[in-house]
Amino acid sequence: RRKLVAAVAQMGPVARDETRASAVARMCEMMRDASGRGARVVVFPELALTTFFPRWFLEGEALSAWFETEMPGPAVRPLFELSQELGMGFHLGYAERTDAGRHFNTAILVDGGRLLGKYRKVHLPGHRDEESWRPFQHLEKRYFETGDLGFPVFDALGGKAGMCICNDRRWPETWRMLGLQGAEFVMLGYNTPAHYPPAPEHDHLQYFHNELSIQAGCYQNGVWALAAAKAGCEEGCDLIGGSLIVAPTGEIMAKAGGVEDEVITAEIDLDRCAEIRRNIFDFALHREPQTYGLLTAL
Ligand code: CDT
Repeated sequence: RRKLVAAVAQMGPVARDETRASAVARMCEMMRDASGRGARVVVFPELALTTFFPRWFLEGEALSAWFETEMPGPAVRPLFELSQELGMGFHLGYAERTDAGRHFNTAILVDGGRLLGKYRKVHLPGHRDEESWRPFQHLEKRYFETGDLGFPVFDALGGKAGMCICNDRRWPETWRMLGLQGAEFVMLGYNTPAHYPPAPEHDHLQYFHNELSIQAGCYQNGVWALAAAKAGCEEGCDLIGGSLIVAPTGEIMAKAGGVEDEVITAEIDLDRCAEIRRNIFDFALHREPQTYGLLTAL
């Protein structure tokens, strides 16, 4: 069977003045820890190199400083080198500025120091303009363009890998797009504030909605999920933890306990995807796409 140990590296807060080199050193330590536990791949959070800067209204150099113009740049190179040294795969989220000056909320998959795939976040949450009534901003719609790569699936680690980023995990379309292409494991990172200013009555449901979304996505598509939080009190904003490894049955196989740097692992058997896909969710047998036209109507 196609089994491997997979790791999720939850990160505690990254301070506004923490350098990329410092964040990368924390990630390297967790990659070594994961490797020591037999892991073949480790998943890091969304925008893992820096603090979650969309919580502030920024312009000019104060904004552009948060974006990576090369991957890997000098500060991130140690992560690529360690991946090569340990024979490890990793998933990393970061803010990308392209040579053409376009901006994306991006994640990459690297194995053995080599870039295997890239994804750019499609479902950008938040708002475009400064809203002073909020205790903190969520300006992803201002700072990033909608991802232009679709939902690609890559051959990796002996199986089929997909990626998504944070808010994407709440959308069934994300999981279905990946499931339809045969993804067997989905890697994702998130920065989810515990407080949701437009609907604070849902604050107590943030951990529940995280699990509900990921477990449903896994079950309904017969995929594994490796989900990494950036957690804890970051610049006065509480971010949920609860990083997860979820099986194609929807069961939680590992879960982070706190809101600090923490590595969780589980053995994932990629052949278990078929338990779901050959049965209740046999797409070829049971889907009725001729009735789903509304899903893609503009
Ligand atoms: N980073 C990210 O996508 N966070 C959102 C926060 C809620 S919407 C303001 C999320 O879906 O978790």
